[in-house]
Amino acid sequence: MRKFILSLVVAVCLSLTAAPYFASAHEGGPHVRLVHLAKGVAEVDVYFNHQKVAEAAAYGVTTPYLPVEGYELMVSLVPHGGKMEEALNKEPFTFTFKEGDGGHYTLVTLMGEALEVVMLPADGAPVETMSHEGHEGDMGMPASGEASGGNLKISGGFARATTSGMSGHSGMGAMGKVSAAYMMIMNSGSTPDKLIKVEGSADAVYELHESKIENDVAKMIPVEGGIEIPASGMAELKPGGLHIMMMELKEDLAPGDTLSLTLTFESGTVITVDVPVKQP
Ligand SMILES: [Cu+2]
Repeated sequence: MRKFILSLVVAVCLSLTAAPYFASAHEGGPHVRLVHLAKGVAEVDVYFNHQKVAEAAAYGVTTPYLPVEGYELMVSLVPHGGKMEEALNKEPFTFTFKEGDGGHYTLVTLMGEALEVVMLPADGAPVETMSHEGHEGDMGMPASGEASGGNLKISGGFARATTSGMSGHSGMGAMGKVSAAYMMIMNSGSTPDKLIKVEGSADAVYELHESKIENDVAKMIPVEGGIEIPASGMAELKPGGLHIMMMELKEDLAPGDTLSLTLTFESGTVITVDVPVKQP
């Protein structure tokens, strides 16, 4: 027995020396979500390292962040209900992470000449998962937070309930009631676009902002020239980052309300999206 314990200790020590992050690989390893933006490709089942991790992902759907076992990720996309051998990609799309990487990444599937999967840089802290479902089951039809137009698709849109505040907006003085709206904007086109203007159904001043930390102070600053939506990529408006700011709101936004936002892009595309209002 003692011998057994001793060899166990040695084995653990060896594995710690060989791979210092081994112990935390599962919990602390990379997390990856996938956005299905391959136009013309029907619902797919998503396989990570030969394991099915998501089912029936339709165009425009974003999966939750999924943990990656180890530091190599092979992605296969299979027509929904099909077998792994029937994958749309003959060779798995393979991504290698640095050992110890605990980042959160977004993969985007695209349809160019052929099916492609590209990985965007690490996203930073994960935010609320923005998937197709994910609505609280309250009465009535909650706003979907989704809409599309031209090459652009919006999903996961929501607004915060109003707070009366001025914090974080140094130098701007009192702003009355404020709120912010967030969403994911995906561009399946081959040219970049830019969100340049937002108007909404609530009477307020609408601005495009970005939250930044400067000298340990959280600040929100207006985004000059609009928010870029890269070609075959996306912009994520999320708490702590880019957002649509509403100031001097003349009415309250309460959880359960719907706010209608009209987004104008540089390309001329105009999209109106109804977003649910959630607890701040
Ligand atoms: Cu702001």
